[in-house]
Amino acid sequence: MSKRMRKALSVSASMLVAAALAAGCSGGAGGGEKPQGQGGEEGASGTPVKVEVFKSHLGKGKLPDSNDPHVRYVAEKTGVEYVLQTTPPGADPAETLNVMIASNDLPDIFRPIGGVEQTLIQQGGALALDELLPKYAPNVWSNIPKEAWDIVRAASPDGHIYYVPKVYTIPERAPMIRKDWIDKVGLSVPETKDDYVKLLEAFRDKDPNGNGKADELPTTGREFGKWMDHLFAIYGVAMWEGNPEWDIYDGKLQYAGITPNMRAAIEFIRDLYAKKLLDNETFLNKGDVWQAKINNNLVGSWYHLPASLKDKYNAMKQTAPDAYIIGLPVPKVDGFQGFVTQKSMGEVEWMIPKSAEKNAPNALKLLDFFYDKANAEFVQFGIEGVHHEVVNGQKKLLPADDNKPIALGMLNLTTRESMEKRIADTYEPDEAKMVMDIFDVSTKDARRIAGDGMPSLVYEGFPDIQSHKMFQQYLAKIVIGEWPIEKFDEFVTLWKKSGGDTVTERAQAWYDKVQQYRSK
Ligand SMILES: [Ca+2]
Repeated sequence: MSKRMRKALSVSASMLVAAALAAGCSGGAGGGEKPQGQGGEEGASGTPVKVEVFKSHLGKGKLPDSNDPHVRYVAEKTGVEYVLQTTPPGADPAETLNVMIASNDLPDIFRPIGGVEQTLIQQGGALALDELLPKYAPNVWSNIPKEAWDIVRAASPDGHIYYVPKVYTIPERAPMIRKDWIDKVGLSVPETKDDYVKLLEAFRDKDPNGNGKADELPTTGREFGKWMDHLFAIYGVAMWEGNPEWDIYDGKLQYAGITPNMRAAIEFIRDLYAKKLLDNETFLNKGDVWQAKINNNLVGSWYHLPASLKDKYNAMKQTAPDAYIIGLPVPKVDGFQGFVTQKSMGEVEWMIPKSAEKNAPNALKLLDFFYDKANAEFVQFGIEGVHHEVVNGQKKLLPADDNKPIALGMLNLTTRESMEKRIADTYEPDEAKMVMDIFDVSTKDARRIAGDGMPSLVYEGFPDIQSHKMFQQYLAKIVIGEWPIEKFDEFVTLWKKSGGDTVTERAQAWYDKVQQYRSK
């Protein structure tokens, strides 16, 4: 076992022991180290240097090989040939990475998932990028705002930059509502919570989908209470895909799940459920079922990503040619400041392991290609005939296919400008306007939460709090009426006792650190 590995295990004995035993210690003395030479192939004249890239959740398609035209194009431009790797079929991405870390067999650059970045940083296995980024990835360095780099620095114990963050300067998620349904029931866009409830009642009772059946689901959500953030938003609850987030309540950084705002939101949602204004299958809905309901013109109001409306909208129009979607402004209610939760920066995107230090300049050169605005067209459309076709002089993206090679994408920096371009490139002009109008509404209501970029490290030792399991249980049982609302107070006490107080202290210490960077 290598020194690094021994240190890692002693730092966090509970972590990854099984994985280490399974994969890490088979090589005898020094078995944990990467063999010399790997990652250090200095490109002999004209031959591109190989860089292994690991990315999970690639979607449909097969991994490209060395002769792939996309790989070749990038290699010609950068001198770097990317070797794309992903999670084996059926395997859990976070577990795959944990095994790689434990066996010290990481690629040259990878996208962490499930908090593994903190494991690596704590173990000393992450490469500090502060000096390397300006030198080898000037576009990455200058296109990502200083504020985002500060959040990354505050997430490490020694203030170094150990990863390239995702940056999203417009709110990516939004409350949405069917405008054609509003028109059909003869009402207007709701301004207050009471208006909204009245509208949902009309959706329930007035057959806005016109099939003569009372089959409308005025609003809906998914299992574990996910994707119904619009209902929590009314009460100023910081919420991200059904997980309570961290924001300033009562002058301090706190878990939104235990606030009076959350109590009020749950009481409201419980009422919607009792009146069948909230889909009574909400806590059973898997993603595909939820999507089918929206596609089949059964849902009036929901919460999701405006940028990925295309398939849903096309499906709706099959039976509802007048279908039209608008952004729902967060309805106002006395005593609360509603908002759409925005997380913009600090989430981890790319990381280079220390074991791949020798190849880091090449990995960064590769990354920089994707952040260089001069390559935006290629990054968006890839290769003609594979990733796009040209129709009437316009590039159109082709659908993904299991037999087609995947084009590596490494850029994750979205601004209003780049979103506008992406929407214009992928939607018909009238649809593009619809989508950008939704962004306009949600942008007005969106607020970056104080906990944006907080590292998962604050949860260390308290996996049940990190997974929000306890919250989800209380939420579901109270909303469906199995438990009274008073049980929420029991949840607050239980959450604090079972580690919540410790996590809150750590979160507040992190927040103080971020403030210090900001004032510099
Ligand atoms: Ca109907």
